[in-house]
Amino acid sequence: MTSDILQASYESEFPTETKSLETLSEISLLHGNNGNSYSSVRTIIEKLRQTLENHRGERQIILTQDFPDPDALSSAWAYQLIAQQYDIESDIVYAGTLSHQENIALVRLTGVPAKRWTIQTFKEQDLSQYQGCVLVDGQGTNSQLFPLIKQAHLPVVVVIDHHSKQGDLQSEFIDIRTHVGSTATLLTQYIQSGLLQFNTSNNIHIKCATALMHGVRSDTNQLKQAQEIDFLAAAYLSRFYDAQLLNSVLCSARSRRVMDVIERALSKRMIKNNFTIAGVGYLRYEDRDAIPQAADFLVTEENIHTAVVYGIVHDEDDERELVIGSLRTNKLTLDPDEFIKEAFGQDSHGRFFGGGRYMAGGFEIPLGFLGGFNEKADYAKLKWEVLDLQIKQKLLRLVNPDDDILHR
Ligand SMILES: [Mn+2]
Repeated sequence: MTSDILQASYESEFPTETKSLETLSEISLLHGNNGNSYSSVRTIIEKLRQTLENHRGERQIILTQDFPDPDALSSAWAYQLIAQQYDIESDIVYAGTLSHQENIALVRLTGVPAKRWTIQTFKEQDLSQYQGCVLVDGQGTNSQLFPLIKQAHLPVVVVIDHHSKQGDLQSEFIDIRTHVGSTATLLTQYIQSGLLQFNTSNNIHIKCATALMHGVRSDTNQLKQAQEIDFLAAAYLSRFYDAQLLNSVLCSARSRRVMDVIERALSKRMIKNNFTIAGVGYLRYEDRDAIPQAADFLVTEENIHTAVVYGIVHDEDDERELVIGSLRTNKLTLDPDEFIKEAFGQDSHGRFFGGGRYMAGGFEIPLGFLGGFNEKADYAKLKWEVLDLQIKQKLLRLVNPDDDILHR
């Protein structure tokens, strides 16, 4: 595959885009670099090229969040193809499941080579074959596997992300740009800058471009919240992507269970100061993507600018229970990252329970001692009621500071 792509790159009908690189660096300078010290896109590309060169011939793990979305999946794939140019082989790995129907359709229709490794699978791997780890569309905080990677002393070599900085991170190459709508935008910029020559006669390139287009669109609310740099990326991808294939991915229908969660969110929602908050109770692990979908839906109601939906998810593989929540907002002055960090604070290790990016955020609160299945329905109901009230209390403190729901 490597030689195929290398050859394709020399035959590409599109010459290297040196001119547009100037434009791109201007845009980057215009908005500033929020997470790294590089002064221009040219510097970023050069640094990445160097990093890849330094690791020529190695094997890497590309780690995405436990529940990878189109942005993460397409970015991981694009990185994998870029790295192959430097004889770096890699495995795209996630620990959770693909639960959103669009993600399942994306993987099935484009063939993103992502692998599911549970904690158990991870422990069975021969890690000595890997020399480095790559984080895309995240900084390790939303992956169960990341602590194990650190334990194994596998160095983080590359971080590419558009979420706010989630704490200290050591890596040879870091490109974190929070003003960018999607990580797929950054990967597209690398490709456009010449790190990989997309070729319309290469089927894998067409599929990867389609996946990237989906990544850019889905993280920018179908380009409605896209920045100039995201539009430029989409414009570039439009030369290579397969519009029909993307349409098939987008046409995937919602499952019955997702519809049920949306119904629950609708009936349970509580509206306060243009916020809508809904606790949906217990949820199967594989249905957890119903939560962001319910939040996407609730935020469309008139006079609502922000929706928060959460529920308890039971993970049978690891016998743990956690509260999972999603925030969606149209309010430009509300920073989801700040809001979630402020609402829920940190755990005993100083780790935040969640964070966010432009217009969206999420949180995960492990139930620890309170976790675990109980046969008595009364007990389960009581546990949910306590957690529901606790979460509402923390959210309402920010939404409406005068309202104390515990003392009503
Ligand atoms: Mn993203």
